[in-house]
Amino acid sequence: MKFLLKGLRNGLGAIIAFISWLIPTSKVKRTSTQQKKADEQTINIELYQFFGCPFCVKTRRMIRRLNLNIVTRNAQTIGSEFRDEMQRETGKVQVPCLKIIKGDEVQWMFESNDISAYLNKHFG
Ligand SMILES: N[C@@H](CCC(=O)N[C@@H](CS)C(=O)NCC(=O)O)C(=O)O
Repeated sequence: MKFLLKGLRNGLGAIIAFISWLIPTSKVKRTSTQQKKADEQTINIELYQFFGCPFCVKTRRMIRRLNLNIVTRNAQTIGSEFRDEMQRETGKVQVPCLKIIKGDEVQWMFESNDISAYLNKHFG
């Protein structure tokens, strides 16, 4: 039963991700200098996510709209490097989660609304 529900959730998630991919987004436009600056800032940001999670789809759309080059990390597979890292460093697995590296410090930001607000504030 648990296996069936998981399959259903993943299937539904894949459909949501596909529909989101089909719907165009109007991207923020930047000059090449501005884009270079944004790229330099986002080099220290990574999105830990599941492909079919609706909150992750929403966050990826926001990243696409803001025209940001943010690396995504698959935290779905049990026993995978990024899932294990998140569990070890934050004590839980919850996606989407933004990993923000500031020098020696690492900030883990949960909640899609908080992530959207943060990205909008810095790159909107
Ligand atoms: N309120 C959270 C909800 C996030 C959430 O429920 N994420 C689910 C995936 S859709 C999750 O991390 N589940 C943990 C797991 O399945 O291991 C948000 O908006 O980001």
